[in-house]
Order: sequence, then C-alpha cells, then structure tokens
Amino acid sequence: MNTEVTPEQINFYRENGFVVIDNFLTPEELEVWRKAVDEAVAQREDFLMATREARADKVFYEQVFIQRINLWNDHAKMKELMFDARLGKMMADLAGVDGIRIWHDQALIKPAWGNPTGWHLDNPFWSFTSRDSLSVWVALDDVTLENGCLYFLPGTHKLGGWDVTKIGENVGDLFKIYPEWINMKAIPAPMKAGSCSIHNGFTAHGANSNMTPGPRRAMTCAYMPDGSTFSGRKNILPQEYFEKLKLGDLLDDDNQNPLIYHRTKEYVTA
Ligand SMILES: O=C(O)CCC(=O)C(=O)O
Ligand SMILES: [Fe+2]
Repeated sequence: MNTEVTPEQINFYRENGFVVIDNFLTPEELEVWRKAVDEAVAQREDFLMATREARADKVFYEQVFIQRINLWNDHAKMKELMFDARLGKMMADLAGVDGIRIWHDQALIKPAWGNPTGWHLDNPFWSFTSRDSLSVWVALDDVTLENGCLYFLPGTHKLGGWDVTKIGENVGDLFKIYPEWINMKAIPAPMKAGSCSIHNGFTAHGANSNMTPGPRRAMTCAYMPDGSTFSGRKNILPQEYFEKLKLGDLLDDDNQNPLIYHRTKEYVTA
C-alpha cells in the first residue's frame, strides 16, 4: 500500500480539496480488498448497517449505488483493512492533523447502468464539526468516464457550508444552494483499479451514470480528525449514544469512532 504522500500531493490536496494517488494498492492487495469487500457486502445482504435495522432503498438509492456502511463492524478482514494505521497516517498527513478516527467506512458500488451520484458535500451529513474531515475512495474496478468516475469542483472545500443536499434525483440540486459555483469546471478523476482519491468533507463532488454492463466498485472510508465535536446531527450514531450527546461534546468513543492513528497517543489496532 502506497501511503507515503509527497509534499506536492499534500499541496495539491490542500489547494484543490482532492488528490488522486495512482497505484495505491499493489495488484496482490487489490485482490485482497476485492475479496473482502465482495464477501462483506454479500454477507450484509440488503441491510445498510450491521445492526440490520434499516433495509436499503431499492427503488431509487440502490440504483445510484449499493451502499453498505461500516463493514468493519461485521467482517473481520474489513476491520483489519480499515484499522490499518498507515491509512490513518496518510489521512493525518494530508489533513495536517495529529489523530484520525474512522467516521464510517462504506462500500459504494454503482451497479451496471446505474444512476448518477448527485453533487453534494459530505461533512454536512455527518455528526461532527471540522473543516479537516476527509474520505478515501479506492477504485476496485477501473473507473472511467463511461462507468461513473468521480468529479470534483476544485477549491470548493474552502467555500462550502453546512447545508445538506440530498443525493437525490436531480444531479445539480447543489447549485441551488451554491449558484456562485454554477460556471465552474468539474474535474473528472478516472483511475485504474487499485488507485484511490482522497477528498475533503467540504469538496463538492458527484459521479456520472454507469453506461456499461459491469459494476463500478469502490471501497471508501470517511475520517474524523481526533478532537472533533458533536454537530447535533444523528447521521449513523446509535440512538442511545445520540441521546446522550450535547452540542459541542467530544466524539471520542473508540467503539463508535476508532482512533486508528495518532502521532503521540496510543491508538487502536484491529
Ligand atoms: O461513489 C460515488 O459515486 C460517490 C462517492 C461519494 O460521494 C463519496 O465517497 O463521498
Ligand atoms: Fe460523497
């Protein structure tokens, strides 16, 4: 796993709000990730979370992507892959923070002939306040302009606010909130299987439809800088935990948000 980021990559990320890392996984590691993700997704059946409460929305959302959250909760190999401290360090280096917690992992599989992913920002959905949140998006298949590669609006991580735009049926609803972005040029991020992109939680991004007969598989993980505090949103927090939290509380529960890397503290390993 190529988790050493260069000063150029860090600068690019900080300036643009995203960066593509080619050949992130070796061909052997890619096979391990594919097998683990395929297994963990199959075992989850059509449940969004390991708690098996909410079934996925087959009518609309599953045609954008098959989304299965926190595979680390119910698949040992996924836990080992997601808890890799090298990944945490890479995120800490890019974000310029000391410690990194998992907010949630998620498989995002755009099915054959699947719908586009509407433009959105991520962090407004999540339950914490930070300008330094970020996600890694690992391509498990070659990702092209034809099958739904990601697109980014460069620099929007410095501008985006807290309004939530649902990933709904209108690809461009985000531009109703940010009309000043309407003439921006979106940058596509096609990549080979095993490469990855990292984007900030406030970078506007979306994906085109999948115009091919094969799935576009991606494994992603969203990260919260250690020290982040509660924003008031429930998102994926369990009800009992959510009810105990007050605005501004530190989110430091290792069972919910494992600390996978810290420059000085002890951290969790799988
Ligand atoms: O995979 C996609 O189509 C969207 C990915 C995304 O929104 C994300 O990783 O934050
Ligand atoms: Fe997103």
